[in-house]
Amino acid sequence: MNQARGFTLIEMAIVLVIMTILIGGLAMPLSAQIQARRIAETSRIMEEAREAIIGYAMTNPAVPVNSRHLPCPDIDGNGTEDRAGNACAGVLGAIATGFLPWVDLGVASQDAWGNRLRYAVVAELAANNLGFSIGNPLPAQPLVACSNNACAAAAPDVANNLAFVLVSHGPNGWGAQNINNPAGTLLAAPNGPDEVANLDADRIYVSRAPTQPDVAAGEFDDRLSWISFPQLIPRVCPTGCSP
Ligand SMILES: [Ca+2]
Ligand SMILES: [Ca+2]
Ligand SMILES: [Ca+2]
Repeated sequence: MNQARGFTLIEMAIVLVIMTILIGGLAMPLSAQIQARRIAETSRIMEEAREAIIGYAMTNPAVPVNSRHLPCPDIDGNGTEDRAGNACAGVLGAIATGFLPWVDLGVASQDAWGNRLRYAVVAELAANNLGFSIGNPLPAQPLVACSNNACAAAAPDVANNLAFVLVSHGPNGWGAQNINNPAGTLLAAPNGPDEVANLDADRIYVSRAPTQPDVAAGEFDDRLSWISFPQLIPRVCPTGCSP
């Protein structure tokens, strides 16, 4: 007598349920996959922008012999750097802030969420009558990166002595400018003080892990890139910035 038998419907159903749970647990939701791809794409865009800024400095001498200068920010939103004479336009204090001059640098005009990259630079390093060379002391008032907005510029806990900082406003885009809103206007304002710190014109920028709106420090999803002055010099002047 043949004892073999097939699966019952109940057994089949149990197997299907188990498989569904296993597959569901393994597969990342589509929205999360898209977000991860955009984050990776933005990291690539920011890395290319960072390298393009260094390349600009290598080919743009400043007035002092054997010195170079960094690009100024784009202020009016057309992608070209804006100057007032030798200095960057609209500088208040030690830092020039605006947007990445993507036209001058020949790089992407926006991050993976369609927003401009913000760009801050130590003003004296971008002034084409000052600039920097291999013998330069550290800038007296550099940009700094902190893990929260309350840190002191003199004691940053993430990175110090930064020559420039690039900011992507991340998935929420709060505080960003894009092709649809004219220069001077922003998408919705940030609701957390750490994202606000990446909008103002002072020396302190915040770089930390993302958080949701329900945490005390507020929503944060900005992404930053930078180079320190000590890292910049050997990249721009590997042989001493000779003509
Ligand atoms: Ca411009
Ligand atoms: Ca953001
Ligand atoms: Ca700030």
